[in-house]
Amino acid sequence: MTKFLHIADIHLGIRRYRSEDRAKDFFLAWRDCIERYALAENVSFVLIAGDFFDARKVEPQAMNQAMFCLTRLREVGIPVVVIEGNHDSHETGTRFSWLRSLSQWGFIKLLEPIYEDDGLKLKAWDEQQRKGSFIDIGEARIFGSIWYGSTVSQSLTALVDQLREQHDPQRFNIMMLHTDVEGQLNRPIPALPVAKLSELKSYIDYLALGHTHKNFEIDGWVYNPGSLEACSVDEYANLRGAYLVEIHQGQAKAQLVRDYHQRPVQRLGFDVSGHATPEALHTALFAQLDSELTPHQPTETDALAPVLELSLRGHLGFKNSLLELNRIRDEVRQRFNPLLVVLRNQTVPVEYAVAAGLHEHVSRAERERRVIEDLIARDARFREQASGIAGLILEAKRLALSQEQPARIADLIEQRLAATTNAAESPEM
Ligand SMILES: [Mn+2]
Repeated sequence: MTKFLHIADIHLGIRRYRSEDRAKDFFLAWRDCIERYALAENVSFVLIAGDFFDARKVEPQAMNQAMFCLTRLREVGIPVVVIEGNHDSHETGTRFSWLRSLSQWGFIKLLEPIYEDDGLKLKAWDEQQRKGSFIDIGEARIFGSIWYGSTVSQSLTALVDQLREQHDPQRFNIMMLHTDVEGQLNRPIPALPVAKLSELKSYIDYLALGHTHKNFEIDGWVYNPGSLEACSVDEYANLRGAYLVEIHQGQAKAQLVRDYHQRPVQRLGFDVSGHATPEALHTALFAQLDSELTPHQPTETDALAPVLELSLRGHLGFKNSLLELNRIRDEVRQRFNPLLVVLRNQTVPVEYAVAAGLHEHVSRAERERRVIEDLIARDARFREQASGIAGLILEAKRLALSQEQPARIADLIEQRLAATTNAAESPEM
């Protein structure tokens, strides 16, 4: 039986929120994960499916963090098989990259397709040259790829052609790929359509993905562990981890493991609507926080201080400039003692509070009419005629979209405006 660890998107060296502790979390996650699931489990190999480093220009501290585990893995003879991700890929036009150097020095095995005059080739690992596109370890044959970005669909066709020749039906074939998959991504394109992915299925038993920072599996053969840690606030809600995989008689049994150093996150929301003054808002906010949060006590438990994300939503009842974000942040820090406060201001300033209080199922056309009407009504000169002028603007828009001549549209506006103003000036008698 072969056992291996599949991780991706470790992002060593990442800097966020000017927090040293937060940067160190990524190292602690990496170290803890390797200790628990590679060394203690005595796996046959470790797969890193891209973005080992956060940047191709690796900082000294990040390289130290990488080497801390890579040396220990090498000492006990556990190979680390790596592919490039979009963050740590080599620069076009140069032969050199830190991943290639680590591979040359014997700490990792970097797998890459080889480009020849007649296209992409998958070549067997050469231990002398320490280069290659696939390698056999135990009962597994592992193929590596590079970051293709938006050309991933076309590149996959060439890969499939090569896999047809190079896969070994006697072995458990693994392919490492760094890509988003359609329907799973947290970013817009480029993503790989699932149908395209399926072309690999004839030759590949386990597709080891990286890139999308959240966990997913497709049909028992495509596995994406997610990043080891959350790289941004938006990712805190995502499930993520590492795959500890056992190969039993040609079948993979993949278990998502998450019991390693991961910084806890508490996400809270507060609706600012209805509070007429900064003081009233402040009082209500802290009344809610006091009821929802327990201050972190570092001395009583060995639990980690959380990252605290606070989102302010709704319509402000006063000028935007009076919202005291720094004061709120400082007071949250003092009262609850988190590692870090991430304050998200999603409030709508009173200056922009148009179309407020509209029911969410109101049609798009009605919503548009209300926004325009509210914008007009802000100007006291037109407040009384806001409804009529909004109708006129929508009419002009409709004409413009149907290619009506500009002069005709201008005429219409002039006529109607004159009519509206006259009507306003001479009320019905
Ligand atoms: Mn990544």
